[in-house]
Amino acid sequence: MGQRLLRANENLARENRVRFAAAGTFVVNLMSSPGAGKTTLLELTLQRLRKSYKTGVIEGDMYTTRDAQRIAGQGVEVVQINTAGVCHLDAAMVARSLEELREGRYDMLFIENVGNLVCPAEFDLGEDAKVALLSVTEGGDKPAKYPLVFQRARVVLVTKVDLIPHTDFDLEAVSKELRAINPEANMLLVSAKTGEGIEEWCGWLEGMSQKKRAGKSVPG
Ligand SMILES: Nc1nc2c(ncn2[C@@H]2O[C@H](COP(=O)(O)OP(=O)(O)O)[C@@H](O)[C@H]2O)c(=O)[nH]1
Ligand SMILES: [Mg+2]
Repeated sequence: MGQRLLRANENLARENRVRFAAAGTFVVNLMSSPGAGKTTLLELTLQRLRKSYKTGVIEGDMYTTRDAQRIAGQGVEVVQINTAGVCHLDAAMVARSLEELREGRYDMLFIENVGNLVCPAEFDLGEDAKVALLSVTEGGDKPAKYPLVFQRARVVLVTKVDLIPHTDFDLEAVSKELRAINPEANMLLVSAKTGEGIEEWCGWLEGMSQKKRAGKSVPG
């Protein structure tokens, strides 16, 4: 990755971060392989939180507006970014989307990154927390193969845990590997099908959002 490109991105990310701090918006950057369950988790999260918190969503995908349509179906404000072949979002794309969001101030802003375990991890968007999803169906070897995204994550969500009995996913072994890669990360087991872990996940978001609103720093 070009160092100049990354430096320019860092400057723009810093500007986004200043803007989010001024608005008291807690910003989450969701990253995973395609299909790990980001949009489904977002739908459930918004169902629980949108009545008590002002929520907005930036949807990143290479093509189509399908995820944005799913989110808009919930009555939540959403902007779609199509990267047209680029495998990640960058801080400039997020800055442009902020202009399109009608509501100036959110308690929580969710950014669904392009489904990819490699490039998104390299680009700071100005978020407070990167959240990595690992679904039990994609194989427990992914954190060791693609460590950066898991190293940079504040929270690792092991998703689709309802499917564990149908897979060879070894939760204990994967947890051990994740802890070795990122001892600081908060690991949660979630299922959008059974609701397992959703309360804990939403509780974490609420706590972080309240801290941010109180002007406390929540470094990502
Ligand atoms: N069994 C099960 N399926 C899930 C769960 N979460 C998502 N899925 C399914 O996984 C597929 C991909 O989900 P999606 O949210 O679109 O993934 P994304 O590409 O990361 O946004 C969809 O068919 C979902 O219904 C879960 O917790 N359990
Ligand atoms: Mg999606």
